[in-house]
Amino acid sequence: MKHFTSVHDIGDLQTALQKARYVKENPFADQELGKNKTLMLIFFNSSLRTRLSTQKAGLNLGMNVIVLDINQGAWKLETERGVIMDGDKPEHILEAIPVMGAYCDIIGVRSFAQFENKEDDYNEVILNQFIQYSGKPVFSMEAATRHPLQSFADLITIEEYKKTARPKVVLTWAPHPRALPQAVPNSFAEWMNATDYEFVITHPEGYELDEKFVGNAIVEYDKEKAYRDADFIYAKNWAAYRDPNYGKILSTDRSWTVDAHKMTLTNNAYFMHCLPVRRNMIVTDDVIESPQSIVIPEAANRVVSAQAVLKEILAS
Ligand code: AN0
Ligand code: CP
Repeated sequence: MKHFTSVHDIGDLQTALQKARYVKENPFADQELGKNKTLMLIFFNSSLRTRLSTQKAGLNLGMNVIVLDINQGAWKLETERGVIMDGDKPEHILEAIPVMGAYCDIIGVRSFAQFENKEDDYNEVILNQFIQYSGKPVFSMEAATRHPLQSFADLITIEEYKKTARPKVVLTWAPHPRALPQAVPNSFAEWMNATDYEFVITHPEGYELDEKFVGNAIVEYDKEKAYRDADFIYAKNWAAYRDPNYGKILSTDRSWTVDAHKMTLTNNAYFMHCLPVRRNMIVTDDVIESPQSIVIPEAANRVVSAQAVLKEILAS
């Protein structure tokens, strides 16, 4: 594996899951693999889980780890080519990226959708510049359109908890006061579509995701119908994708909050969310605190997905 930006880079899913299980059971088996290798993690946006779990994954592999928050202590970066740089940005990303590449062996990048220009977001302009100009293997720590380390951890978690070979997995939109990217739902859909699970997406009208990610999923606007017999309820907010509402909040309808009533419609489903989660907007206190909530093991598996991916990159 050279770069890791989506499910398409992971190869056969069953093989990847097997390797992830090995990593989970033998976290320190590959300490030699990363010896004297430097992992660099670049954050353009905030993070708790990705920051900590990816560092831990690198340390488990014997790597040295450097973390940089671009917005806290680095120079403000210009990202457009051709701009006369007489404003507040002292450095261009076209110098910054190869310089960062010179100091490490693998680069992870977090760069969310900015909701300023849909084309730029969906062309992954920032992530692709890292791939093009760093000279090093690059992996996504949530880019504009996908969050593959999260989705891989989600898949590992579902495999651990599922009670039937082909569980019914439901991705439900839920309300949130801020406009959030589509990266998590896009990516989750892409990974679920790569399995043979029954996969349903439910959201209010207007929140349709890019068809490229929806793929063969069933889109059910009636949320109660969607919840029926579900084995996993995966909640996430996202802002509208479709024009002319790209990046806009169209609804804050709290009838979409995951609550105990809707959970009774399911097949005693497990509750999942990538976190951070706003309680009583996305999910009620009682559901997230219930025995069916697996958000903590899900977050713990972020070390496993990151370590499995870093190991593949180091080995190739
Ligand atoms: C981010 C998002 O929705 O993409 C990160 C999730 C892992 N969430 C927030 O900004 C709250
Ligand atoms: N789930 C996730 O990626 O969390 P952070 O934004 O805290 O990294």
